[in-house]
Amino acid sequence: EYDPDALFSEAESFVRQCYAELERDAEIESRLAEIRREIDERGHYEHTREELEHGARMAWRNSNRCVGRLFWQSLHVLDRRDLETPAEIHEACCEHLEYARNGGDIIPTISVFKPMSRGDRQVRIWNYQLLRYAGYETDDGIVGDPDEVAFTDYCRSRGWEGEGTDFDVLPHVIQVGDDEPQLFEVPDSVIGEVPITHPEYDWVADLGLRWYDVPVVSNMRLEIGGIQYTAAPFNGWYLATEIGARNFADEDRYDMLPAVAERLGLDTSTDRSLWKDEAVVELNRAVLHSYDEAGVQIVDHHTVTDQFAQFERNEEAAGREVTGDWSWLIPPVSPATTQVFHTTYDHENRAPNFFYLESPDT
Ligand code: HEM
Ligand code: NRG
Repeated sequence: EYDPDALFSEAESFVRQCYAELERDAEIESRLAEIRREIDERGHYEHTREELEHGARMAWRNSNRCVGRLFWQSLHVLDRRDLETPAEIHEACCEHLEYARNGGDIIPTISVFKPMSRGDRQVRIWNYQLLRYAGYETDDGIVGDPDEVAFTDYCRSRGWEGEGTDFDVLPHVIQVGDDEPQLFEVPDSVIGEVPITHPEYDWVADLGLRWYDVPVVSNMRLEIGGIQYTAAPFNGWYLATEIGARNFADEDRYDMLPAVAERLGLDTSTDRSLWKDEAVVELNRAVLHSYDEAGVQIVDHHTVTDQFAQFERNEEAAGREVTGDWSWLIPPVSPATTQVFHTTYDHENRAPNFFYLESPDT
């Protein structure tokens, strides 16, 4: 339900914190008066570019599950609030991919589309990420990414046909208001991928694994000062364990540990040989090696957790408390070798922030 006073109160606490951090305290009262008027006249208010930029950075800084937050101040904000149609939005998503990729020297970037407001039509990107692989249920089991089977089925029901490989990039599915979502094939020119090889084991190349270069999460809502940005895809770079220890390793994803262990000649007949542990480490070495060879930025779990400790020190120096979600911050490989494992975090939710949107009913 629309409550103008609640909206103003969210706006007020955001504006006070934002302008204080930007050392523009003198402007606070006049800006608040302006926002009050705008809400009274039009039912909502518009962020200035500076508010949008700093608000998005604050939202990253407040993302309890993100271990990559040291670089929150470097977030590049693409203001796309002027775009109206699904085709324009898809175009902007492609530009986002190219800009953020930056030849492999990835730039943390967020594209912000029209917010949801009274009388305004809501923008939704139905994809989980701007680049992701399709999953197909076949008679011989699942081909591709099992996590995307439902979404892939929806795309197929709308006439999309993939090639049927393990690594078909899904189309963008974009909706404005209550119109039927529109599908857009992602052009090859904005797709970047890394073939997976190993620094010592040549046979890893024969597994035929690959992964895309930039993770752009597109299914979360960005909330700043009570304004809901329902389409605001953001990216950083990968942490190698996301690919090597989860996407390739989980039994309900690409499930590669048995194949890797077999090629390593490990005893897979008993858990006590620790074949899964050895295989997961070699997969992670392969991912790090491959991204390095391809010149695509990626971080390992020891470096990223050291960076997170630096983030904690920076925040303390700035007089802010770090909140965090421990179970998401620890890496899935050798967690106890990193400092975050031995630290406890307050998981209170601060604003601005990112939130889940409900998934498409596909
Ligand atoms: C989650 C790393 C940049 C916001 C995560 C996760 C990792 C991570 C490992 C857990 C993901 C999972 O387990 O699925 C990084 C690294 C970055 C980075 C290495 C490099 C710069 C960013 C940026 C933003 C962001 C630019 C937003 C502006 C988030 C949010 C989550 C998250 C909201 C939680 C996602 C969820 O709940 O599903 N990040 N991140 N991160 N990150 Fe970051
Ligand atoms: N685990 C997911 C990606 C989630 C977000 N991770 C990041 N975000 N690194 C996967 O595709 O494996 N980021 O903005 O950099």
